[in-house]
Order: sequence, then structure tokens, then C-alpha cells
Amino acid sequence: QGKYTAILTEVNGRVATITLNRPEALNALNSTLVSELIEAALGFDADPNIGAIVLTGSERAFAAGADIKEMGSLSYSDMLLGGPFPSWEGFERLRTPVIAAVSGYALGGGCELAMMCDIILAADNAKFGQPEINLGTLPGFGGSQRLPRAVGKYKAAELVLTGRQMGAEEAERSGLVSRVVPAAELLEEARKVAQTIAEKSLPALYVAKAALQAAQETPLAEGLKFERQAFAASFATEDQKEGMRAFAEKRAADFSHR
Ligand code: CO8
Repeated sequence: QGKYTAILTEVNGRVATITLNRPEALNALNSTLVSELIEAALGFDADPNIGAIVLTGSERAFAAGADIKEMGSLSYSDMLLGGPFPSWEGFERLRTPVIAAVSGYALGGGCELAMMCDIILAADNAKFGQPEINLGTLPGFGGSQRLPRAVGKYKAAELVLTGRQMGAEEAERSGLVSRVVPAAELLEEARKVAQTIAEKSLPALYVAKAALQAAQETPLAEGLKFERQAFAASFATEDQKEGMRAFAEKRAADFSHR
């Protein structure tokens, strides 16, 4: 707990919560915040007692983007060498399901960080956008690739090329967020979703997440091949046997996460 300065962490049962905590800068992602976020997330990911991670910010901002003041004067070489976030790709390698609970601004790197998560829940005051074009640059954390996959090429192009912000309702209608809830209930709702997920078999969650990622990253034939192998492989786990036995015996499954 005490070792971080720009995030807070909390564990409730099998659910971990990471809260971005730079209120003075609307949770702008600076090098300290990102390295702490990656360290905490990788730590939870390596812990078999954690089955889901909630990532959230404050009511006013999930994150207003990469820290412009820290980044502004960096050179091409600085950025090529990783810029302020040499290790951010660690976040994309997490095997544990991550739920983004977005309230307020999710702009630039903030929107991109939410899109690196598996599920996005939004408060009714959430605002998503890729305003980098206003700064003379473009999304650099995956936004130009993940946003079109989430909302379609034409809406993504409007957002990326104009820098317009999109409210929670529009984000839900567009398929970027799975559900909009009142801001006061956001964290509780996200934790409920996380709790539901965390009770499932961890090995099954790992491969289901990997299959969903394959759907974004590979051609259909490759993704189908991956799914077929992964589905067959799941029959080697104790949890698959327990899950199907429990169904036949009309009782709740008691997964050992093996
Ligand atoms: N960086 C640094 N500081 C920020 C940022 C930011 N992204 N956003 C807000 N802040 C700071 C403000 O400077 C201000 O600080 P201070 O009080 O010291 O002046 C404080 O937070 C509060 O912000 P505002 O006073 O501006 O609050 P408003 O309510 O008036 O406005 C906005 C809120 C609309 C969110 C406004 O702050 C804003 O436009 N922020 C910038 C949004 C933006 O452009 N984000 C994109 C940044 S670029 C990016 O994310 C690229 C990611 C790719 C990285 C890839 C690396 C490999």
C-alpha cells in the first residue's frame, strides 16, 4: 500500500482494485504512475488468489491522458527508446481479466488505457476521446488501432481527426463501453462484475481472455484454430471436470483454479 505515490491498491477477496491517484493532474499518466501501475498489475497478475482486477480513477477523471508537461519536450530518440513509459506494454500481457471503471475524463492515453482492459464500465459523466490531434500528434498508446475495432472505422476517424469528446451514452451505443451506471454506483458495479468473474476457474478465464484477444489481433481462421485448441485443452483441467460434474449434480461448482 504505502510503497506507491501515484496509485492506490486494495484487495477484497479475489478482486484487486487499482485506483489512479494524481488528483492534481486529473490522473495524467506520468512515468511514476505508469511504472507503479505496471508493477502493481503484474504483481496481482502473478497471484493465483486474484481472479479479476478493477482499474479506476476519481469521479472527475479516469485519466486525462499522458502527462503533457512531462512529455512535451522529449525528442524522437527519447520516444523511440520508450519515452516516459518504457514498460507500458506489460499491461497488455496481463492474463487476469481487467475491468476499467471510467468516471469523468478518459482522454488520450486514458482512453487507450481503458481500451487495454477487457471490459469498460462507464459512469454517466464519462467522457472518452483522443484529443492528441489538438497537440499536433496522434494516439500513441494503441488508440488508432483499438478505437476503430471498438466503434468502427468512421466514428473512430471522426474522434481521432477532430479530437471531439464522446459522452457515456454515445460510447455505450458505439460499443466502446458495456454499460453506463450512475457515477455514485460505478465502483460498486465494477466490483460486482469483477467478483462474478473472479469466482470462475482461473485457468478458464486466462484462456477465454486470450481467445478474446486473438479475436482482435488475428485473422478469423487463426482465431478459430486458437479457440479449438484452447477448448480441447480446457478438458485437461480439474475445473472443467468439476464444472460439468456440478451441473449434472445440480449444485454450484467449487473451482480449485487448477
Ligand atoms: N497532462 C498534464 N497535466 C494535465 C493533463 C495532462 N494530460 N490533463 C490535465 N492536466 C492538469 C492541468 O494542467 C491542470 O493542472 P494545473 O492546475 O497545475 O494547471 C489540472 O490537471 C486540471 O486540469 P484543467 O485545469 O485543465 O481542468 P479542466 O476541467 O479545465 O479541463 C480537461 C479538463 C478538458 C481534461 C483538460 O485538462 C485537458 O484538455 N487535458 C488534456 C487532455 C489531453 O490532451 N490528453 C491527451 C494527452 S496526449 C496522450 O495521452 C498521448 C498518449 C500516448 C503516449 C504513448 C507513449 C508511448
